[in-house]
Amino acid sequence: MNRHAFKSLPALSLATVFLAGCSRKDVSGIGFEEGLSSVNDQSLSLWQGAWIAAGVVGVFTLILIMWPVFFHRKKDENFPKQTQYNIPVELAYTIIPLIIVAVLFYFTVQRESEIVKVTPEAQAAHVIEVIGFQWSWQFIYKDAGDYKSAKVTGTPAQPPTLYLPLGERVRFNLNANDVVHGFWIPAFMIQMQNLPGVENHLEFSADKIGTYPGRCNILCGRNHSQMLFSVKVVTPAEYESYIQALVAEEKAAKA
Ligand SMILES: [Cu+2]
Repeated sequence: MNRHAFKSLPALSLATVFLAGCSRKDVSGIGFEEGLSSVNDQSLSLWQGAWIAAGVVGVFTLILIMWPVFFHRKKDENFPKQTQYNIPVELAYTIIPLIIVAVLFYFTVQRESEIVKVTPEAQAAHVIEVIGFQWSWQFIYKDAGDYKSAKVTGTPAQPPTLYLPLGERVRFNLNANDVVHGFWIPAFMIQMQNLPGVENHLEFSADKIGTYPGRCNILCGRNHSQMLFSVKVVTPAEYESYIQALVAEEKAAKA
């Protein structure tokens, strides 16, 4: 193999590392919209950077494969010169992947530690309990004023809607009462498991008015595919009146 090729190795791996830090405005969302939730603000650039890094590594690998295919074809019956125990090459292909993985790891840990921060329940502005069960969801709005809670329970035939106040952080307590389910709102780049017997916590704000699909992303049984729900992001005032309507409905049902 010719020596010039190896001189470009460190340059390419450095390009990968720097491109991974590109501003998220420079590239498309590759399937995700910017600014939909506080999690998108953290995850989107990580997602884009990982794709760019993967793209650069992919193209470089393809070149490394195609190069011998086209330029080092069998020319005669002589056994070609062998290059095993080439220390610079071995160092390069050990160190460069290590650097790439370390950079991806660093940014992942940094963003993840931001994403998983939650406010203690007593201080949280809004608390919603999300219970996964075979095969739908129950949402309990714990900020339902003087009334204990406002519950919405879905069925596979009638998937429930989760209301969220625009721009306000909501703490979610995730539970399951039978098997493991996965609370997933793809557009918001969030997913967390609902585990029986263990409460998981998540907190984020939804930052754009609209309706978004949600689903269970852990295979949880026969009707797993019907564990759908909608997320409706409304103004804080509309959210408040929705909760009050739920409370009134519950009170009327109990009376
Ligand atoms: Cu499920």
